Amino acid sequence: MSSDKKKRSRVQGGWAVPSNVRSDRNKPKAPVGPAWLGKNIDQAAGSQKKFVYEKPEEEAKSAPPEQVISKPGVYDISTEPSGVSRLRFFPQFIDPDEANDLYDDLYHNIPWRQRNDVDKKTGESFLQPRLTAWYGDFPYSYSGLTHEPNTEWLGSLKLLKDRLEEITGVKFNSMLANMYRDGHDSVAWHSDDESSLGPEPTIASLSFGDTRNFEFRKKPPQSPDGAYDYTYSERLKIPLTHGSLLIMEGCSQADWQHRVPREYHDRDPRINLTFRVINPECG
Ligand SMILES: O=C(O)CCC(=O)C(=O)O
Repeated sequence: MSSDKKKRSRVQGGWAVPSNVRSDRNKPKAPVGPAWLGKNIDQAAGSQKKFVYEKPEEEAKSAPPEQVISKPGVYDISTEPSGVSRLRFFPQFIDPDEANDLYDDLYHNIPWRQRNDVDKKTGESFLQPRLTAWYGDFPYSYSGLTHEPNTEWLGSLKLLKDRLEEITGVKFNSMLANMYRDGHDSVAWHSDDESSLGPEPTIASLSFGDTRNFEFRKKPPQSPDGAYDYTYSERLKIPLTHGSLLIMEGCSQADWQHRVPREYHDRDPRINLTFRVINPECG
């Protein structure tokens, strides 16, 4: 680069015209931008017709904004002829030190395994994107998978079950444990509505480890061809933190679906325990 060019660039912040080049300032200017700019291209030349906005007869449909629950409380998330869907949320049900000890115990002593789900439509079997374990006197079946009875409750799990029974008044007889090893692990949209859980199951869900979002979407009416379109469904999200307790009651399985989506950021492991009541005669 010549020293003259360098100097002009430094002083003027860009490539200035060299001092020996004649200025074009007085030449007629070429139009800036595309040729149609500023012209009314929708109308025939000479037309005086003005554009008039007409309100569409039907309101444009849009999905309601997603709600976030992060504070402790009792939330009636819907009331339908079928009944009320109720959530109770306790973000710090277990204090952080105790939650750390429980996390270590559960991480090392639950017999975690990666199992297979079966796709209902294709019959194809695929590895679940998480690890699971089942505790209870009875088997539990969902998504083409059966957990065999397992009565070897860890001491810490028995104590947690007692505490949950005390606050809910429900006598839980089983527990499904999920381990999300990192942000790639997930559970897809589903409801815990197997007949063995009865019509309005109370499910108590404890979380340990990294926070993951627990999402709900309202079940839409079934269309005549039997399909469900969730495009405009109500949605809500609960960040399930270390030591939190979420209780799902009433119609929250019949009228809503839930999931833990895959994350696109790094996540540390998370353990979730869902205490349930299995009625073997309903299964
Ligand atoms: O990990 C969670 O918080 C939810 C697990 C779940 O949806 C289930 O076990 O049915």
